[in-house]
Amino acid sequence: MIKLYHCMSARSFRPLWMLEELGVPYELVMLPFPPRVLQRAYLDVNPLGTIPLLINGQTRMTESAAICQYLCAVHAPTPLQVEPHDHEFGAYLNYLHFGEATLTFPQTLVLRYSRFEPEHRRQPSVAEDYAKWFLARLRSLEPLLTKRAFLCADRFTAADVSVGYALMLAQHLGLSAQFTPAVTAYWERLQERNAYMRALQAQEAAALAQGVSTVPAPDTR
Ligand SMILES: N[C@@H](CCC(=O)N[C@@H](CS)C(=O)NCC(=O)O)C(=O)O
Repeated sequence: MIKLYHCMSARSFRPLWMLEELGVPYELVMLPFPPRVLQRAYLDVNPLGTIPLLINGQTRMTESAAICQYLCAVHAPTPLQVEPHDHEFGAYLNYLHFGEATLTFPQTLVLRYSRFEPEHRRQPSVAEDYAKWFLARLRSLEPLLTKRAFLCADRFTAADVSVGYALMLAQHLGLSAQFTPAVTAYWERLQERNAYMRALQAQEAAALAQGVSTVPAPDTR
């Protein structure tokens, strides 16, 4: 069975949401955040110390967007992926990676310099600049989402899971009030999905069962 190492509402939420969308059985291992500090034994399983870590037989993966792509491929056919012969295949892959590389990266700097660093090392101006940078990048989706319910192929796909997680993180960071109107409506649409709600419930239940705090850590909030 697929094993997913996860921290509350961290990037590993992407594969968790995907597993719920696909209806695939999985084992969810909850870790305190950051595991590299609070659960040193995790470094034996994943020397990087980051989550997600997905293990499926001989396969071990640590990149959330790549795991979404992998889960679609091994559970194909699924409407969650766009096939190479589809004219939107390139757009699909682009948004799948845009969610992590373009939208999540600036937010990690906001987290770090507004919440995670000790008080004396915090840099409000850096946090503010990267919040603005994130919101400017996000605004690029507004014209598309004014015309379309989802990012590509006229349906919900793994690309929406990837970008959706970036919006979830932005909400935790208090940035969602600054989303543009079509992005706000899109984010509301994503949160109404049963699989999204099941993923939220699954992490809560697993954290309670495994004695891990259900409160997201300072740098994943
Ligand atoms: N690009 C990777 C980033 C993985 C990552 O940095 N995860 C963060 C949590 S959201 C983490 O584990 N941080 C803890 C650390 O760096 O020790 C992905 O998309 O999965």
